[in-house]
Amino acid sequence: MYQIYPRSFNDSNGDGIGDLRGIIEKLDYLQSLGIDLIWLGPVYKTPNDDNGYDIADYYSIDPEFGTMDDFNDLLAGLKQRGIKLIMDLVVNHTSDEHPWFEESRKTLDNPYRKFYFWKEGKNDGPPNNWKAFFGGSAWELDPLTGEYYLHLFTKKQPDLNWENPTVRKEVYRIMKYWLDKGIDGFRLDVISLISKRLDFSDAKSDQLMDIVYDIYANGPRIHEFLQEMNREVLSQYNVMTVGEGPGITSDMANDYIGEDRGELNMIFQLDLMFLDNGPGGKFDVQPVSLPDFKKTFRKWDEAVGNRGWNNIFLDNHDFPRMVSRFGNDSEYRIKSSKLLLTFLLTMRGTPCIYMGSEIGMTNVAFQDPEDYRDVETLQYFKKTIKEGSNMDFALEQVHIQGRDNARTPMQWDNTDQAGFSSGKPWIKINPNYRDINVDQSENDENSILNYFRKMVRLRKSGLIPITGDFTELYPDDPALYCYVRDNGKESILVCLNFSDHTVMMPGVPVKLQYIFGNYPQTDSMELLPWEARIYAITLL
Ligand code: ISL
Ligand code: CA
Repeated sequence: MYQIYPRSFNDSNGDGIGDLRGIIEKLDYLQSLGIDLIWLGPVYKTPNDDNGYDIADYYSIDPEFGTMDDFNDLLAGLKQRGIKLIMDLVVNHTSDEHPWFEESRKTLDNPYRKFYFWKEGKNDGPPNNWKAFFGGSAWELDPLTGEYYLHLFTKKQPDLNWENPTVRKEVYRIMKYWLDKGIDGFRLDVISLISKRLDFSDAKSDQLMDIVYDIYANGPRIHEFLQEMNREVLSQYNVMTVGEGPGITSDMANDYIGEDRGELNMIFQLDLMFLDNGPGGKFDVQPVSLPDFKKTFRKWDEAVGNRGWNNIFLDNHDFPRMVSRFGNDSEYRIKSSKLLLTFLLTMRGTPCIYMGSEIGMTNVAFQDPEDYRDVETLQYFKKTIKEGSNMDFALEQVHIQGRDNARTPMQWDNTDQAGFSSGKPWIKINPNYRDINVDQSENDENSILNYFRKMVRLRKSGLIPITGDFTELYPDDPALYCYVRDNGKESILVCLNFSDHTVMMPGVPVKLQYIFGNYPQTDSMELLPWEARIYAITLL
């Protein structure tokens, strides 16, 4: 599975914004990767407060991205090449510019009032102390009626009221519209948050993540809603779903994805993504040890077992670039990118690769706060200034953790604007595009890109078990990630050196036959920095 963030993939008309025609221009590139499925970020009509995660019309394509004809052409082009497409379904909230909300605001008795959550204030303030994800209160006072509406994200993203059966019917209608066009499923945005705790009682903690776990996520009717959605829509099509959402813990994973549940097929586990959050939240980055990293995958693998199926990813449009976060993006950028790709493609689960990580794109460090675009980052800067806190520290945190790290345009070649656009990109290109780009990678047999293609072929060859067991060795080792994959027919040992130094591979009482790796093949049991090796196992 390959994720495209449409705004940043390829701009076909020089307005600086990636678009559907731009993706169509790159269809052959996508096919050359060997991927089976694309997750396309939201392309619906949007005022773009949160780059399309605020939808004003679910039935039309935003003019910045193109037209419905462009979409149909993209879908046809993908089908021709045997690549499936899933779309982003963002239905926890709409844009405040969606006609439903525009109606809803008007009067207390408007028929659309119950599409959202409206409440009276308390003691001249919001109805409770709930916090929004990107800062501030989760309630906004609307002067038109003097009531507050709920928005777990920005105030331009009011939360839909799933208690209202008409809302649910409308969502199913949207889903059918796109499925009837022939798409292959959905990635469901923050699906863990759709069922609200209706007593609206105050949160006991002021830490956002605590509130998410205690109050926002896994609400009382979540499974009822998902089962209904499955019954009404999903079960009637041959399609796939992957749910996203904070607050789903590994022990409840199978409630969402257990095969017997009739809900979703996969979820993105976010434990790993939040592992480095300190007491101050995501912009209070703490170091993460390899044993902790390994533990999240072990935990999820054990919890899901054979009853469900995991998704394996290391980055997306909300988080830093995988090589900057989990590898070494300077001296060992190439080796560590290859190692991380080896990891993604040998685990038990469906690997999801974020565009650009197949060429080892890295985080970006803009020095001028004005160069940032992400609403979360901008709200963080605003808060930093308002509170008189240290802006240098804030900038440093954003360099590590900001969402724009993954949103700089795809680097196609070493010409101006990296071949992404002939105009001025909506966000600056990462200055390292002269060295890191697709064109360079195509011409280098040993590039990350070509390694990725080989790994994809290897995974599809049958030599790497896809289903079957996952058994981890040496879980406490601070540098080595070793695991066995076994499907009863094929059995492999994967050894990954997650460090800048050399590590001895521990002896194992089996016969090993080298299959693949990111250094030249050798008999030495010494793993070089960021070395990845895959062996076939024969029992002695
Ligand atoms: O990005 C995050 C924190 O920095 C996550 O908490 C993120 O908000 C969460 O995973 C939900 O993400 C999804 O919904 C958001 C949208 O901004 C994200 O881009 C999307 O992936 C609201 O629609
Ligand atoms: Ca464009």
